[in-house]
Amino acid sequence: MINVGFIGCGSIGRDHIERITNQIAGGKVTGIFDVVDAAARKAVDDFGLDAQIFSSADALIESKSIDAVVVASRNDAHLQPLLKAISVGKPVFTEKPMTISGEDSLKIVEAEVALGHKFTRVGFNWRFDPGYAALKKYVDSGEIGSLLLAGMRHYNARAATTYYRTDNVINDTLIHNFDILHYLFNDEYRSIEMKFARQNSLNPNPAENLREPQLAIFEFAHGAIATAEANINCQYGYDIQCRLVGESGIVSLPDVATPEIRREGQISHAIDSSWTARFVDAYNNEFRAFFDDVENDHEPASPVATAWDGYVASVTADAAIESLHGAGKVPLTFAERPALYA
Ligand code: ISE
Repeated sequence: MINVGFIGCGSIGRDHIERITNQIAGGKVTGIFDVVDAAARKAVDDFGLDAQIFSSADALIESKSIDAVVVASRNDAHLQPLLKAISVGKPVFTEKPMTISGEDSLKIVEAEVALGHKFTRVGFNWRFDPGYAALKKYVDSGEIGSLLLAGMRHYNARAATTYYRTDNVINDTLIHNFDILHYLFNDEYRSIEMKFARQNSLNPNPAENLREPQLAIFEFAHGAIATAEANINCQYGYDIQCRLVGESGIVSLPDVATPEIRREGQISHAIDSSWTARFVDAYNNEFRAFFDDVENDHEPASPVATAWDGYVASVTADAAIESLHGAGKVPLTFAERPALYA
C-alpha cells in the first residue's frame, strides 16, 4: 500500500482523494496540505481519512511517512512542490498543466536529467481513456497509413470556475489537446495559430474576460495539420471528439456508450456535462498506473506523460497564448530532447 501525500484539496484534488479512498486499490491518502487549512481539514472529515495535516508542502514531501506525492494545487503552484519532490527522490504525480510556462517546465526536466531519473507524471489523463488508447493503437498499427490531418472538438457546457478567462482556454482546457495530438501523431509541432470565433451570446462572461470559442491550428514537422475547437459555453454538454485522417482511411474517437432512448418521436443518447464523469476510467487508470509504478519501483513509461511531455505542452501553450494576443502564427521550437526521455 502506497502512502500518498496530497497537495491541494480543491475540486480536482477532492475528486482524486475520493477515487484513491473509494474507487481504486493500491494507495492510501495519509498526508494532506492545502494553503487553506480549512480545506485540508474538510477533506479529512468528508472522506474519513486517517491522514496527517501538514503545515507546508515541503514538510509533507520530506516526511518519511509519505511514499508518493500528488500535486493538485492551482496551476501556478506546481513548480516548487515538483522540484522539491525530485530533490528528495520521491515519485510525484501533478495535475495538468505541469507548470504555466515552458521556461518553468524546462526546470523540471533539467532537475530530472541532473539526477538521471524520471520522477514526474503529468495528469494528461486522456492517454488512459479506453477510446483514445484504442485510437493510439490503431494509428500505431499503420492500418490507415501516416496521419495527414486531424480535427478535434473540446466543448464544455460552461466554464469551470468564475475566474476562468480567455487565457484559461489554453492552460486549463486545450492543454489536453496539445498533449494528446503530440502523442497520437508522434511528431513535433512546427507552429500554432489561434483564432477567435464570433462570441456566443449565451457566454455569461463575454468581451475581454472570456473570448471564445477559439480555434487552434497546428502544423507538424512532417507537414500534417490539425485543428482543435474550444467552445466553452456550448450549453449542451461535455463533448470530446477527435477524427484522424490517414493516407488510406479515417479513425474517430468513439462516444462513450449510453443507452439509446426512443421516446416521443425521437431517438437520443444522453450527454453528461461533467468531464470527471466522461473520463472516470481514464482518471482511475492513470492512478492505478502511478501506484503500480511506485509499488514496483518503475520510472514512468508510455502511455504516462513524463516531464518532457509536460514541457512540450507548456511550450505549445506559451505560443498559443502569444497567438491569442495578436502574434498570428507562432513557430514552435523546443530544447533538445534529453536521452532520459528517448
Ligand atoms: C478542466 O480542468 C479539464 O481538465 C477539462 O477536461 C476541460 O474540459 C475543462 O475546460 C477544464 O477546466
